Amino acid sequence: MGSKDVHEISEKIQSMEIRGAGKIARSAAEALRQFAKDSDEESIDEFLSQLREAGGVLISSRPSAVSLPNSVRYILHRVENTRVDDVEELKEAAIKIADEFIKNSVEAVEKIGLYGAKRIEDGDTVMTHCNSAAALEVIKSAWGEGKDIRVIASEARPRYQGHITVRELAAEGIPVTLIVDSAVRAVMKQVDKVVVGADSIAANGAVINKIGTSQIALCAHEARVRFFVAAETYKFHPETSLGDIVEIEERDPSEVADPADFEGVNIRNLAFDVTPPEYIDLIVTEKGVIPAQAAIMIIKEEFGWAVGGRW
Ligand code: RUB
Repeated sequence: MGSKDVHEISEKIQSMEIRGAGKIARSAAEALRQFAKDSDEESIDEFLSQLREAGGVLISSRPSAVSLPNSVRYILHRVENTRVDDVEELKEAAIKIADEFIKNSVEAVEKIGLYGAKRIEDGDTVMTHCNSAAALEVIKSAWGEGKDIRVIASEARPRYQGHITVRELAAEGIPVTLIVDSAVRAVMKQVDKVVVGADSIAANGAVINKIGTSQIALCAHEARVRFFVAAETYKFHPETSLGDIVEIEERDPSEVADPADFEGVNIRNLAFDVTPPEYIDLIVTEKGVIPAQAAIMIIKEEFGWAVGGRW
């Protein structure tokens, strides 16, 4: 049944078997697609109510990547506004809409790669953090254009997504060096550009990304190294324009260390941090390259309908 898939995908997002803001968004769309496909609801109202409920389950999986609620609301909004007489037609429409989101998302990452690569020069050393498909697309695209680049990637403790990154780049033949997170400042003088991804981008241009990103931005700022963010427009957070704050996920302490070995010690596992817009040179989206301060424009253009009437 479709709802089983929804719960399964939700659990995989929670456990991070499915991770990375773009992949999370596409998986949520896949779950809703499957839900519509398997649905045996016989009335439009019942189908819509079940679809909304499935969307709610998915949204509650992880809090910091706005790509997740944005993908669910992309689908729900369009399905709710599709005029049909028959529930089966509505299910078909839901499947098409989910497919459309997934296709757009894949194409967005490709475009970001092309636009972002223009800012990477032959001979550059590029630093990245965590494992962002959008950021890596910029790097791979620059390499694909024949630019002789090298990459420095940090580990991204405690889940070591940096390991995925270095393996992915090495598999493409791109020269890549792995460093511990705390070595970022020590090597920053050898870096020409930093490229990272985003889980959410607030209306003021602040970027929420893997814990450690803001320290890298601070070091880059100090060393006058340019700092780029690669992010699809569904990573922009509409409610921040209404004053909402992005919730920073705090995961289980056991990912950091076994609490049994540290009696009397409080272990915290903050998964994301906030990089202020003044440390960001530009954000590369599929709609073009913008300064962080223009985030509100993207939110108005892309999500005006989502917060419609509330501005
Ligand atoms: C992943 C992370 C990535 C962004 C962007 O965190 O912070 O930089 O999600 O990734 P986690 P992408 O591993 O905790 O999900 O560009 O692939 O969407």
